[in-house]
Amino acid sequence: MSAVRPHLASARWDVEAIRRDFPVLHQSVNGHPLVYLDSAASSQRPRQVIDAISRYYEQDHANVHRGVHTLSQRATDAFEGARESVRRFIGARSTKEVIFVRGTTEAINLVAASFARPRLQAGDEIIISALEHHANIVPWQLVCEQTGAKLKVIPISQEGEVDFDAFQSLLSARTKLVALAHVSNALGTVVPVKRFIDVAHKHGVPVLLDGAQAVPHAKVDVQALDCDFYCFSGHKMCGPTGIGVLYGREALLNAMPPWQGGGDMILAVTFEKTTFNQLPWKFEAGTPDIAGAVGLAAAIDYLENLGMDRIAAYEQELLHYATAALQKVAGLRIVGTAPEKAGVVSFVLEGIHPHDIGTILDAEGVAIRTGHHCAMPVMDFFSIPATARASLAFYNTRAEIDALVHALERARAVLL
Ligand code: 7TS
Repeated sequence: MSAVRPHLASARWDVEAIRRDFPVLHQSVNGHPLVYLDSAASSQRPRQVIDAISRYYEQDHANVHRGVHTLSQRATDAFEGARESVRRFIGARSTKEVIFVRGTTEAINLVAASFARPRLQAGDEIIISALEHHANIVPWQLVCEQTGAKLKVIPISQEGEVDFDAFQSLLSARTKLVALAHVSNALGTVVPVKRFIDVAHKHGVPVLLDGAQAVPHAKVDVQALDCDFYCFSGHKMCGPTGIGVLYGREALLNAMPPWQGGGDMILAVTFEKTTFNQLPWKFEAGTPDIAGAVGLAAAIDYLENLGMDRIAAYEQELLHYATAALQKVAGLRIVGTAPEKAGVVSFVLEGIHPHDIGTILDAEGVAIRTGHHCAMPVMDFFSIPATARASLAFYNTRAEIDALVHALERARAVLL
């Protein structure tokens, strides 16, 4: 869609040129230049995404799949074109396997309601890990309550790695599904999911991956992973809020009943019997987030123009710089030290509550997240109430890491 511009096509990573694409980054907060280090909660959007959404509303908007008129056809083309962009981006076999949802949370709930609930019986088991976001815990707890199935949890190590041996011993004939984060939002751990998938498949058990923190930061190929379901959110990958994706293997999606009823997901309705639409629309009841899909496609174009491999390489470099710089702050302890990490640095500062760190940093224009990061069991495991978390994106700079460190020194001076 958007043309490859010279600074993006060149081999050199020109972060200042990239930053010019992000209007929101150029502002002062509390008298300081904004330093945005909260992209794991939600990333920022480049002008190209904002413009694509505006252009859609200014020129093309109508409802999809129902009009012979020109605008409806344009909107349908844009919406279904976005589905093809997603298919290509994650390497799915077919657009039938790409379901638009509100985000990762909704994708997991869809699988819980439509895949797990009808299949589970008392005594069956679902396996998750101890580093999951609440979105990959609570839907399974609900479905366990409804069916009498049990939730089994793979332990993690002090470094924040998921225990592969423990996983193997948890797998049994009772296991009906494995649901794992690809990357931990609280610790940054990159879980070596392919190993987990291969051994689960040897037991005939399907695997769902929560890819909310993976898709924005490295190339994901669902066929190479051989996962059965993959879930992610647009707003963490430079796209809009309110749009996300459930990838599912076609045979599994075909065997699943619809989870919401309404317009668009039917072929024919009488009061006696309704027949359902084919994939992917069977799972998309009601008017979808058309502008969201358009924005997501523009975000994918933007990321692909930069190159996912180059994004990953730059973010790794920044992660190492940030880790080394933060380790020099007196009293600071990094929580989550797995050898393979994405750009997330969670930490605690001796003698200072993370919320106080967050407040002082905000006064310095530095935006980080503090709290349990919707991963309360992770906090329990490390016996801490909360962490401060700096999360990186490809538009961050070393100078911003320096500003974070400076603000932390200031927090120590004020609070200790
Ligand atoms: N899974 C993971 C691993 C996440 O990091 C998040 C959001 C979700 C699921 C839920 O995504 P949603 O788009 O459906 O809300 N994580 C965070 C975070 O780390 N800080 O704020 C939200």
